[in-house]
Amino acid sequence: MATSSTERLTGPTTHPETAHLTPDDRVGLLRDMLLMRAVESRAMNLYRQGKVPGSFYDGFGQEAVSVGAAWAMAAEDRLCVLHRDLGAHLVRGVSPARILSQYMGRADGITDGREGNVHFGDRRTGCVGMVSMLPDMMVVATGMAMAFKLRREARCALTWFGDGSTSRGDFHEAMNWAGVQHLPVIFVLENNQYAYSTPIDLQFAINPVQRAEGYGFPGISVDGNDAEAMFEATRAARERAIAGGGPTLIEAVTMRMHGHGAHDDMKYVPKALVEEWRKKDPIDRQSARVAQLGHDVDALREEVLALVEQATKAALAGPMPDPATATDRVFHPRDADEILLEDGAAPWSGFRS
Ligand SMILES: Cc1ncc(C[n+]2csc(CCOP(=O)(O)OP(=O)(O)O)c2C)c(N)n1
Ligand SMILES: [Mg+2]
Repeated sequence: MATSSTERLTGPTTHPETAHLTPDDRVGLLRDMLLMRAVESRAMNLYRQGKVPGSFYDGFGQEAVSVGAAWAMAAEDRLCVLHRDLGAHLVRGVSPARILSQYMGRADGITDGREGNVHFGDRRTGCVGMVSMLPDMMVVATGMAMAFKLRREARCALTWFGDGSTSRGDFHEAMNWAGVQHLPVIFVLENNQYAYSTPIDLQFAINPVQRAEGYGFPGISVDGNDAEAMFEATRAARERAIAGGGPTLIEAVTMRMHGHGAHDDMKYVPKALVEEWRKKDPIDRQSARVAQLGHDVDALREEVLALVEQATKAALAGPMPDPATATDRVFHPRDADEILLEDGAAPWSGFRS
């Protein structure tokens, strides 16, 4: 039952072939997906050891969505990264040690120990920290795209958001304004079949990718477990946006393989559905491609695991924040020279000229 409704509501997905990735890019995509999985697996253990406060949210099985899309974005572009999209922070250059420190509420975390959760964005990498209300980052990305257009800058904004977000008013407001103004913004709808315990057939009556047409711009469905397909769809959307062609809605069809958070045993998800998606694991998929290139995937995996072990040790050795600084940065200091958002890393070979 769940499978047939899934088919109806996600529609046919495309696997756009790309001629824009070098062998090094293909290895880089795999490396960042491995890194995301290793960091999140380690963080889940730390959560179970009581070292991560609150709950813990991961994107296990969805690594291709954030890594593939972020790989296509230039350093000067701006990203609104959500709770399943750790790979984007890694692509943009945030170190695993800082991320693990963040989860543990340590002083060396991205929010300097202000929280131990997913509401972070390192402004030095061009990423805006997410607010919890979903999908408010769609409106923020649309606003940034508006600024780029007004300043005549050749830049693009991108935001991820989930299937649950499509039922909220902000989703429609952002899409409408972006369409009316032909803004350089990419909306990546991460359709992982569930919004907490709500399956997609209780979330929408049509595939929301079709709504893009109603707002005057294209919507495409992409295999969200294929990093190269995600890259290519985003690369093409960015090219369109920079050329003045306006927004694109990309539906990344994927599956939430874990519970909503570490506290959720997802009893409500049919086991067969999870098993079906396990066969489509995005890391296995990219590993096979990279192995075909003659690259040693096992060695790469070992290297990534060693890096994350080192990062874990460093994060655990870091101090907790000084309580006396708790109210620092509640209000932004009026420093006219301060650059709020800086450029991030843009590792795709296509940006090197
Ligand atoms: C406006 C709003 N309502 C409820 C929540 C609580 N909440 C956080 S994540 C989540 C589920 C979101 O589902 P979806 O958009 O599909 O994203 P996913 O978690 O599946 O990636 C909910 C209900 C919220 N953050 N904001
Ligand atoms: Mg969802």
